[in-house]
Amino acid sequence: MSTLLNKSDIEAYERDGYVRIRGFFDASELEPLLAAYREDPSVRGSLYGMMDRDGAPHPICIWTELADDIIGLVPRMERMVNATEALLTEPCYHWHSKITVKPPGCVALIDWHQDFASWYDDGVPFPKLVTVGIAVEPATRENGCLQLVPGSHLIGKMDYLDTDNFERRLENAQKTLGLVHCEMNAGDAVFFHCNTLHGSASNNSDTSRLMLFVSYNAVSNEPIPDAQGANEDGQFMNISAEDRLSKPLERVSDDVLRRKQFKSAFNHTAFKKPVTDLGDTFQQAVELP
Ligand SMILES: O=C(O)CCC(=O)C(=O)O
Ligand SMILES: [Fe+2]
Repeated sequence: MSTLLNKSDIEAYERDGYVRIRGFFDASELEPLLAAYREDPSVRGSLYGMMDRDGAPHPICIWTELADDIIGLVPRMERMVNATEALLTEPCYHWHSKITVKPPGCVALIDWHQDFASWYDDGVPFPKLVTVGIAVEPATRENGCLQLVPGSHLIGKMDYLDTDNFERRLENAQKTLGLVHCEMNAGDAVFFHCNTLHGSASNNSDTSRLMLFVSYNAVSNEPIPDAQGANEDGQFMNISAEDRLSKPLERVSDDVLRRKQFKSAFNHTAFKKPVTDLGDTFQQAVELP
C-alpha cells in the first residue's frame, strides 16, 4: 500500500498525537471548492452557527454520506485513506466530515476539547479514530488556526462534563506538554488522534479561514448498540446510530480533483441539520455574520 506518510511522520503521530503534512494537497486541487464556497457561503443553506461557551457562533456543516461532489470525493481519495490506515494500522470507514469557517473578524472560539469525548457518547468503544484537517484557505495565528497540545492523546478521555476539573487538567496539560499553533498553507493537512486536545481562537484578521475536517473510524470499532451517552438521539447534528455504522469506503484515485472528475463542489452531498430545536448550541445559517 502506498502512502504519502513516511516512517518519521508515523512516529511523530504516535508520539505527539498529530502530524502536519505540508502540501498534502496541491492548493489548486482545492480551488474549485473554495470558489464554490465564495459563490455560496451558505453551502446551500447547510452552514449553521455553532456556539462557543460565550454564545458566539462559528459556521459549520457536517455530512456522513459521500457523493460524487468534491466534498464526497476527498474523504475517499487514496492518499487520504491510505495515510489514515497507516496511522490506525487497520482498515477504516468514514465517520463524518465537516466544513468549519472562521469568517474575517469571527469572535467565536472553538473551545478546547477532545473529539473522542463526543464520539464515546455515540457508543464507540476505543479511541481508534483519526481526523484529517485540510486547510482550504491559509490558517494563521491571526485568523484562528487550529491549536493542539502535543502528546495529550496519551492522557485518555477526560471528563469534560466536570468542567472545573477539566479546566484544571487542561491547564496542567498545556503547562507540561506545551501548545502548538498549527499554521497551515492551503493544501496542508494535519492528521490528529481523537484524544488529542485541540481548539482554536477568534479570527482577529480580515482573512477567512476555511477548513475541511474528515474523520475516520476503524472498521473494528463500530459503536456498540445501546451504549450511547448524551448523543443517543443524534443530538449532535442529527447523525443517527445507523449513520455511524461501518460502510464500505469506495476509494477513488488521487487524481480525481486534478482531472476535475466531480459533478460539483457540494451539490450532491446530504448535509445534516442540527436537531429541530436549535436550543442555545446552534444558530440558523441565515443569522451568521
Ligand atoms: O475548526 C477548528 O478550528 C476546529 C474544529 C474542531 O475541532 C471540531 O469541529 O471538532
Ligand atoms: Fe474537534
